[in-house]
Amino acid sequence: MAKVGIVMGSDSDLPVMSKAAEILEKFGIDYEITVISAHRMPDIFFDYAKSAEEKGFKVIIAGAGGAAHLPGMAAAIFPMPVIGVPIHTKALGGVDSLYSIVQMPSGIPVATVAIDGAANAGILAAKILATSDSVLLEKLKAYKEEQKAGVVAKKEKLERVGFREYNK
Ligand code: RP5
Repeated sequence: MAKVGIVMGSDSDLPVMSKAAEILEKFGIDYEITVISAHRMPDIFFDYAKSAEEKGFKVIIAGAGGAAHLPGMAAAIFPMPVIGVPIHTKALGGVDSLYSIVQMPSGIPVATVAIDGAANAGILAAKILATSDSVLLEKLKAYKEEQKAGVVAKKEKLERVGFREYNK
């Protein structure tokens, strides 16, 4: 049963939002991914948000660009955490999306990640699930160690070969 719902306002958001799906796959977390526009198909959106708890979702990751109401409206209906991903836009660079998602009224939070920060949305969803899943928690700890090892290797290479050789 899918524990995370990934939803986005358009298929044009998919190249970004697929990064959240890749992270969930890495951690072995079942998810459902779909496109639902809160503006263009509000009836379908309301059905999705209202049935999400019953379907077994524990977290929703919602991505949208521009006048990005999808994450906030999902949070208004779904009683568990909603993570918002502001999508980069041509007109305003995604600041429009960011402000639309992050400036929620008191009482209806959306955990907002960076513009196009879908990978972090996936990691945050995993961390939320890990609060009641010790196996997943160990995987997250190992992932953190992997990241550290990657940076340590780069640091050591830079110190060994110098910046000119490193940049080649
Ligand atoms: C938003 O409008 C979507 O989330 C997308 O980021 C943006 C543009 O959608 P399209 O015109 O590409 O379908 O609702």
